[in-house]
Amino acid sequence: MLKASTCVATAALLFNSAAGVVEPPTPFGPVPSARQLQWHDLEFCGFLHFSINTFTDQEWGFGDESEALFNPADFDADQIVRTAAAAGMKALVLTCKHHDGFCLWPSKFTEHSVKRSPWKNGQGDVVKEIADACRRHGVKFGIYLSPWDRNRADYGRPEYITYFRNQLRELLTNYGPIFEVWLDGANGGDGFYGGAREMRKIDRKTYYDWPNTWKLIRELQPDACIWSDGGPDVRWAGNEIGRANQTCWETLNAADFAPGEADEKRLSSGDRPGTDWVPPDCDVSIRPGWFYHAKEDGKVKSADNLVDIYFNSVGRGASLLLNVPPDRRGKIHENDIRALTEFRRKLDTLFMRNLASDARITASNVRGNNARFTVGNVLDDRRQTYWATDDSVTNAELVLEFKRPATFNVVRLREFLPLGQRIEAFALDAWQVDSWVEFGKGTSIGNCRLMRTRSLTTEKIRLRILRSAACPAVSEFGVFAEERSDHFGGVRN
Ligand code: FUL
Ligand code: CA
Repeated sequence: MLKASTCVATAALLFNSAAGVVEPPTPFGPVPSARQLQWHDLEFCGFLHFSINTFTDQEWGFGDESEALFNPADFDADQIVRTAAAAGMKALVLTCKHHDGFCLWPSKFTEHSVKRSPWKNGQGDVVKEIADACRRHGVKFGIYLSPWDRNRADYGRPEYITYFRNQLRELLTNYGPIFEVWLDGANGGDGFYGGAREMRKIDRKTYYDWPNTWKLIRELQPDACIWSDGGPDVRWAGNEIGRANQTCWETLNAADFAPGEADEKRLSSGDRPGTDWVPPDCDVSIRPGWFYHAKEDGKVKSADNLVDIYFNSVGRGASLLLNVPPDRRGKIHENDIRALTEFRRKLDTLFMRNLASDARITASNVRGNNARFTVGNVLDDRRQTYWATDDSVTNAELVLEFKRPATFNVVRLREFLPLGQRIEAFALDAWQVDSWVEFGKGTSIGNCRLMRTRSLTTEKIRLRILRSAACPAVSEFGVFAEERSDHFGGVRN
């Protein structure tokens, strides 16, 4: 005999199907974990390269630099984090230890750190100050801990792995929630190595025993995303110019990669359909170098250049990790602030008004004709709601009709990520006089796809989904106008 609770459940099921409850689509391929979904929401984050190199004017310290050199004149974590937050960065990753091995926190496991520097009489802790300032300004905090250490005598031997994990443990237990652990793949070879001053080669695949280090990170900070060339959570986009490929999948055959083992072209596009969800992160510096050099004060990227980088990274389904290196005072330089402020103003102006928000919207198909999957879901500014079609429909159209002709040059699309990356080809048309004229064509969408065109004025826009591995699930559709579109030969408006 059925238990009472089962009877109720069965009755409810029958009732639901009678009332036409429509099931959501089945996920396609690998899907993001909860921590990856949180990471996708950030989109724009900052990188802080600050260390002994700031004071020696180098990019890669050899490992023999005196701790006495680290002495910022006016270190101001609030100024740094406030600048990042004002620029729209949702998180910051700090180089707690770069390849030279100098530690920005008073590690118990080495003397090569701030505790031997004159800064704050050896009582300072840059990691703590930045982590605390991040909390004050509502910015998430992440750590960069270089696996390559040119200072350590034991680098290359098994003891060093214990040292590296001890340091990770310190950073992952003493500084609050960590959103990302950045594991650089660079392993250059020569170094100080406790005075040996020699070349050391390691086997990148086996030396670090990454699976056990990742396990430690999961234990200590389960919400942290692990970044390395090939994941496991976030991958490198394969270059340092802030650019993902136009076709850029959030997925990868991760088993083919290891930190330091990068097939740059593949990382920039991902693998389709891919065995794992490992989205790309585009790291790039606002200056030519990663560390601050006074001689580069005149070479800060312009706001327009930064906007282009944003389109080439965030606009292709990746995230943007923009490096802003604190100077020798321990502050973000005025020239960088100027560029960031103008960059933010341009993006805010662009995304302030979604011209589609009060348009009439129709679709060629709505899943089960059910309100839960209605096409209006793409205009509610919420990633959690989406428009989906019936399982059998992988070609679909969506049409927006504006109340009055709209002038635009940017379209933003987002897929509903918990169901995987589904769409493989799409096109966009604008109604011109008496017919549809295609103004954009693309492949991958994923977290966000920005299509930039010359300035167009139209009453109607159409999205055509040309190919989808499973019925499409689109969470957002936006239409925007850039303040100036002279990149495309248009006019200033
Ligand atoms: C590279 C490093 O070698 C650079 O110095 C910098 O830290 C960059 C973000 O990653 O692999
Ligand atoms: Ca939505």
